[in-house]
Amino acid sequence: MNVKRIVAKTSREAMRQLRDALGPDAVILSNRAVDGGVEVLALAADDIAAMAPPVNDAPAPAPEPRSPAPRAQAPAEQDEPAPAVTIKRRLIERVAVSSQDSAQLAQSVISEIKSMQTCLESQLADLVWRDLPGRDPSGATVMRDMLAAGFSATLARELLETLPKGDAQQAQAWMKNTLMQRLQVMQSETDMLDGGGVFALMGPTGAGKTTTTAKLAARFVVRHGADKLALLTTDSYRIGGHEQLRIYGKILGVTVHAVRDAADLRLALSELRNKHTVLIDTVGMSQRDQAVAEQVEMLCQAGKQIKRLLVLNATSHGDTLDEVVQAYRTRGLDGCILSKIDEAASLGPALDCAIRHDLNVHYLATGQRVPEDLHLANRQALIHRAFKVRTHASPWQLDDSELGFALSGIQTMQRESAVSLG
Ligand SMILES: Nc1nc2c(ncn2[C@@H]2O[C@H](COP(=O)(O)OP(=O)(O)OP(=O)(O)O)[C@@H](O)[C@H]2O)c(=O)[nH]1
Ligand SMILES: [Mg+2]
Repeated sequence: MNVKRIVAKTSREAMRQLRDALGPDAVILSNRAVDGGVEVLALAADDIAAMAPPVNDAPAPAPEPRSPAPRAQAPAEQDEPAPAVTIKRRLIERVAVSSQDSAQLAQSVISEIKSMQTCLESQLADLVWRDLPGRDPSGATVMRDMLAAGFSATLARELLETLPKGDAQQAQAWMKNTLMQRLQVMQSETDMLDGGGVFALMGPTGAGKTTTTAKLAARFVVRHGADKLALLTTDSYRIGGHEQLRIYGKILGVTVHAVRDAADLRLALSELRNKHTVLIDTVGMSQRDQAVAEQVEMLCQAGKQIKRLLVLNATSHGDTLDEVVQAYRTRGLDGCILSKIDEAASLGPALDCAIRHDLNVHYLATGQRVPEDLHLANRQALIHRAFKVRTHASPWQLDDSELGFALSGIQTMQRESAVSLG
């Protein structure tokens, strides 16, 4: 690219020289008055064409008529410098985009801005959490202890909001005490077995519903006698579905009835209205099965109030337990029973779930033996066990630097899912 510089006494003379040197289509880049005359910088038309990026296959729409760029022609009878025309203006005219192109351009700019925003927010959240141990050592201790014990980040963050000032030890004591107060448990047998009524045990497959029903039945028989109790099962379509309960019933001397639908259930409950307590063992269903809602409806249409207790397998992951509660609580729940406590490596997820969903823990099932392995829940013992130091290191345990990283990730994920839901 050759920029031609011409200095002449008048602009007319400069134009003449320019036309001779670069031809009539030369483009003036600039002009100005200098000592002794006028200076003009210009380019040949061919050089300008070589500079412009290729235009789309389709010819670009003709630009709006503008005042023509000055050619290397002398303005009529005037010695003033010709108006300057910049390359920029020329290039804009040449690459003028179609409306479709501009929509694509706008879209790509928007997505670029969004990704920069996400990146910035994530880095800020990361900084906040990484900074936590230095900024708030007690808060960091609470957060680390709760996550290590299997409690959710949601509950840990909630507690951090009201954590009083104090050292790490005081914060730990406050946190355990707060969890203990928020965990609702049934205080005595009087609340359920002595009070009487109709109770249904619900929950996912294999959670321990039938075994727990048998344990409860045995406890009841010891306290009130077999004739005041009736057992029902909705497990009528699996081969041998109700056999297990029937065997327990036989051992205890309690009759067992199988019901198939709401009408059956209504009839059975009406016939059993003189019983002090009726325990219903429901067929296990995955929390993802649509039939869960039908089962809940069936219990709600029984013509008599049925207290629904959810059997939560304490060995399940926190997210799974959360899903189970969401699926089964559509018409409310009266409480829960935590099963397989003996097998759970960590009690955090189950306790967290009971606390966040305000589920009153009626019993703990701690083994397969009927009736021995069923106990009332003791809040202090449960929280103590949840935070008991492990004898061996867990491969899931995060160190302090990973903690900040994980928490900032959780925040970003939550925000993204909230945005996508919105
Ligand atoms: N370790 C342990 N095992 C248990 C406990 N409760 C039940 N089990 C065992 O878990 C298995 C399933 O128990 P069930 O009582 O049949 O479970 P369920 O919820 O009735 O199962 P479905 O009717 O198939 O949905 C059996 O082997 C029980 O012995 C418990 O508290 N601890
Ligand atoms: Mg069962």
